[in-house]
Amino acid sequence: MLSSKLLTLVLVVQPGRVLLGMKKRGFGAGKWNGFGGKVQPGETIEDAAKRELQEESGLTVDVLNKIGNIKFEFVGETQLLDVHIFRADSYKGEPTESDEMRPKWFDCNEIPFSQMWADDILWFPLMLQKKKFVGYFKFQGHDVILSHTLEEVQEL
Ligand code: 8OG
Repeated sequence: MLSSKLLTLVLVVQPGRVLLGMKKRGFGAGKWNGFGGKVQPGETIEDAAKRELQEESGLTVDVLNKIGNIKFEFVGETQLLDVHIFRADSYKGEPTESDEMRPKWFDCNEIPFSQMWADDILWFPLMLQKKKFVGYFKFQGHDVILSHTLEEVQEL
C-alpha cells in the first residue's frame, strides 16, 4: 500500500504569459516549475499553496482557483505525491528570487517544456485554457513516464 504526501503547486498566469521559477535546490532542482511545496499539519491545502507561493516567489494572492490534481508514483518508492494544482490570475507584489526559486515570466508560446517535469507538457495546455483535470503518472526515475492517465473534469 502506498502512503501519500500532500503537495501544492501554483501557476501565476497573466494574459499571454506565465510565471515560472527555476528550482535552485532539492527535489526537481534545475527544472522550471510553478511554486509550491508540502502541506504542513493543521494547514489547509489552499493556505499551504498561498504560503509556498509567497515564500518562493514573494507574491501574495487573494484568490486561487483549483485547477488540477495529479498523483505521482515513482517506481521503487512507497510514497505517492498527491499534488494539488492552482491557478492565480491576479497577484500582489513583485516576483522576487528566493533561496529555492528564481522567477521568470515566459510567453505562453515559449514555455520551456524541455527543462520541466515530463508530464507538464501534457497538462499545461489544459491549465492555460482554465480546464480542470485529474491525472496519475508513474515515473521511472525523474525523467521517464512509464504510464499515465489524464482527464478533464468539470469539478475537483
Ligand atoms: O517542497 P518541494 O519543493 O519538494 O515540493 C515539490 C514541488 O514540485 C511541489 O510544488 C509539487 C511539484 N511537483 C512534483 N511533481 C511535479 C511534476 O511532475 N510537475 C510539476 N510541474 N510539478 C511537480 O512534485
